[in-house]
Amino acid sequence: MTVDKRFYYAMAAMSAIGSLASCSDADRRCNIVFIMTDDHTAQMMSCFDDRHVHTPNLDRIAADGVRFTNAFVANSLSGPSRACLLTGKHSCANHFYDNSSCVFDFSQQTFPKLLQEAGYQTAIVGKLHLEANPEGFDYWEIIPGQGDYYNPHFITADGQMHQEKGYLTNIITDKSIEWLERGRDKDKPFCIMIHHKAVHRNWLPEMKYLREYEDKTFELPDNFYDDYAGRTAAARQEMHIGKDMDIVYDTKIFTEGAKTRLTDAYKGFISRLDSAERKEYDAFYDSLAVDFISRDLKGDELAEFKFQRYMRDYAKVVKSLDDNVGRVLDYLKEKGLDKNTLIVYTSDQGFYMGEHGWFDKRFMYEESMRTPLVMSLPDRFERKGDIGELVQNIDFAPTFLELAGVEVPEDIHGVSLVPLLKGESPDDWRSSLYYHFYEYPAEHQVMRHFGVRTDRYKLIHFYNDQDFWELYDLQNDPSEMDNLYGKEGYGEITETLKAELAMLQEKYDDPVRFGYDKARNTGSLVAE
Ligand code: SGN
Ligand code: CA
Repeated sequence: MTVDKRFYYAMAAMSAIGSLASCSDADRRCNIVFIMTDDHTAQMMSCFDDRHVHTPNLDRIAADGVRFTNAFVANSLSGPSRACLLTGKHSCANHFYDNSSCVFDFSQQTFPKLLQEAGYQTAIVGKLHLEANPEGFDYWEIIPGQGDYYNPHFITADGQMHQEKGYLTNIITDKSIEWLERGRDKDKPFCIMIHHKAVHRNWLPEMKYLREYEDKTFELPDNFYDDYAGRTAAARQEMHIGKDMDIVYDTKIFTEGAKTRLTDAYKGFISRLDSAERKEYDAFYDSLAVDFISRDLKGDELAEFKFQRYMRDYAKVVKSLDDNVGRVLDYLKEKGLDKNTLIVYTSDQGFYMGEHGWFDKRFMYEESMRTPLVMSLPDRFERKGDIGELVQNIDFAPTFLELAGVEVPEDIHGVSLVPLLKGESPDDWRSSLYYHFYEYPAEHQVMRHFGVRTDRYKLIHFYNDQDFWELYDLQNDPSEMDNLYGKEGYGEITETLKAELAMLQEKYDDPVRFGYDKARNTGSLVAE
């Protein structure tokens, strides 16, 4: 560490101590409550988009603090996104490329380990999805893999699995509050990661909200009937609401003798309910099935029926989530912990709510590359309102380390958001973001691609068994319907973006470059 940096961190710690005299904890460094959901997209969070749902508690975080209007992920998939979060590095450096073939190497540097070494109490509760038990946490209790909404199982630090009664979002919150109240060492600053399964597929609602949103007709996106002209990968995906959504598993139309691809999986999920719950559940969804059969829907009508069912169930799961975020906010306030705590709410990526006709994520297109991000800041930060700079999930690690007074290791790719939280607008803030998605061939069949996004343009290269490019002008075409690559008048911007992309791949040392040798890529997901 340079003398200058040591001086800076000493001063930062002293000023934090000085301004937080009212806090009861002995160590005055800022606490971190990091709440992350799964597949929750900004279109379904009212402080970003108020067309569909009302999320008063999530909105409270933004109203008390800041809302990031340009927050993105580096690889729009659960495990990879979590690996980027923990390491502050792109997938090419943390080596967790995809959900299907990777195991996270916890021997590598992660921000919770560095916080722990610096004297923080660290905890993670809920979804981890890294195919390994967590390291770097004083307390952890995780769900196996994707977990279950109803009467879920948990894995504890002794390696044992047990089942609990209730709805997962409520239980994860109970456990988190319990640790905050009784589990932690109150003389130390803390960082807790509250990681929900909500609102992941297949959107199973809490019993009390079974009938919520049932009288609402959701607005169909303008490009629901996209024909994917000029976009080969978009045409070949398998995440289409009309075509690929399973009528039993996703829309819960479960009739006698139903035999879709995912019927058995669906039966498994609902068999977790006890008999009283099951009765209540069936009473609701069986009535939908009766109605559905009588209507004999086909084609566009069937697609729109599935869309409404999808939106309603997703919205119900968001409702429980919003309640539970409210419980955490209330707890922190009641205990006076809100004064010296950074509260972050985000998702592991965005999601399609019918845009392009889709559900799911993976693509570098806006809805899934974006992620909702709001923060309520410790008292010493005065920034309020919107932050428009380009930020990415690799930025969390350096941000938390800087707040804890820990020097940010040089191999971290992300950039600390602290200057933005202080109200600064650095002139040299990044002007482009790098993205790389690897999971192919796999469920939903989104081809491998990498690309660059600036505040106005996006250039994407689909590679592996394909080799084509896409270019979008986000200002004129925010829905990314018109692929401008190769069109007259776009040569210069294309070259500029290719140069930027090459610079980013060099900077992050991504071995998959322009000259990527297709012959050598035999389907292994690991870039050598
Ligand atoms: C499951 C889902 C997929 C989803 C992946 C990844 N299928 O496999 O629809 O894309 O998770 O999601 S399901 O039939 O099991 O519901 S992620 O958020 O965990 O990356
Ligand atoms: Ca996810």
